[in-house]
Amino acid sequence: MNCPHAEAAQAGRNAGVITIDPMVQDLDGETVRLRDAGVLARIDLLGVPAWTVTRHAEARQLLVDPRLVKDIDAWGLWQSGVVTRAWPLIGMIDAGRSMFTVDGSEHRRLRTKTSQALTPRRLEAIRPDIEKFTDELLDALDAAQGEDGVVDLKAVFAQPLPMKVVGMLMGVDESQHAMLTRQYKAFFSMLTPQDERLALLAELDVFYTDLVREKTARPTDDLTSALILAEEGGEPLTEEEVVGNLKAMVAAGHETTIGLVLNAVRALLSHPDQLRQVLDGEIGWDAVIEETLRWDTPTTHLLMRFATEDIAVGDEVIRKGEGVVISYRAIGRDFEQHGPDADAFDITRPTRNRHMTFGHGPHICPGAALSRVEAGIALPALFGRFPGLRLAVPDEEITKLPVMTQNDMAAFPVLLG
Ligand code: STR
Repeated sequence: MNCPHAEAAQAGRNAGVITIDPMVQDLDGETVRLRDAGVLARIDLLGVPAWTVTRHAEARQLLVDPRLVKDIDAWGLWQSGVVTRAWPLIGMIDAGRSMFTVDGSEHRRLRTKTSQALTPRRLEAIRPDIEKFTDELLDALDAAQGEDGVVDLKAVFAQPLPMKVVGMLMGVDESQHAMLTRQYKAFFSMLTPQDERLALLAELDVFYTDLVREKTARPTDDLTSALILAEEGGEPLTEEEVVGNLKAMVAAGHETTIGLVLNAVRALLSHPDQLRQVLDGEIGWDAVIEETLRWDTPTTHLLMRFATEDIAVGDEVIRKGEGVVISYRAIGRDFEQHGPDADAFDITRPTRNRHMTFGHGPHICPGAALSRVEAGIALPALFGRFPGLRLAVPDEEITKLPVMTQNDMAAFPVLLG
């Protein structure tokens, strides 16, 4: 049988710990090494050991397993003081009380209003705003071309668009967008010294707390105001909980959609036959979006869940107190889920919608529909306006940012054609 996993699993049994490269110098190679290491791989995250799940089926099971929780106090290495706030990835886990860090019925309480505000039906109402932002940014792109015609599609288009959208939804004023972009860039970058990262997280806490207080005094029609107001007969969220949700929404809403849009553009430009099919209307943009989500996931690794009991997975046992990462990029390349050509970008692939890039179970991405709407507006508008769009440098020269958990490029220089 044509099953590349057989060999890989054999090799994986003896494989040691895979060190996740903070500089992200070879993301494709690392993704393959993780997949080939087996269902569960032992990884090293800047000196901290963890498990990672690398396969679709097992991740799907673990993501609904109530024995895995997001509460950092369930982590043995945190309890024993081996992991502290000095660890550069701590901000990805110890992010304050919010829907991102809580499970069970408390999680439902924290999450309901957000998921209700982001249903496909509710999102139809903001489609015209997203279209307007997109048109304005396409004008900005045109205007930003250098003398050589080169312009950075990331800085001028893919980055500001999701920030404008999440800013509008949450009620964050435009005047703050540049500050937030700068702070999140430093937060995610492994080149930022840890004391600076902790300082900027503290500054962001002050910023968001002030915003929540202002919205408490003068509610408007944004989601932050909705989160503050109690449900009929329900228990209102505390200030800390609203701040936590707001932080999670802005961080997630801003960072991940940049990757979706840029990775889709990059995949199409390096597969011109497929770009042609889309521009000729033979196949829809939704196919491009889903295949990009599968093949080049915006989130490389999601940190982290903790075992409250021993959990057997295949031949391995995750011990109580151990940390589990979900390696979405490897999961998107799972041969069993997507076939032996899982490493190929193919918008006609029959399984393109059967990826798990937004997660699964109670914590499944509440912004999934929003990101699809954003990419579904941005991509056709971009290629519609600039059908001759092309990379200004060879594809190999596009570098990833030194960000361990997100699949993010430093810049994306293009010629508009
Ligand atoms: C960043 C720091 C912060 O203040 C709050 C959060 C909570 C949500 C996290 C976010 C983090 C980092 C990026 C995440 C996001 C949820 C979805 C997003 C992990 C830790 C993804 O990459 C999927």
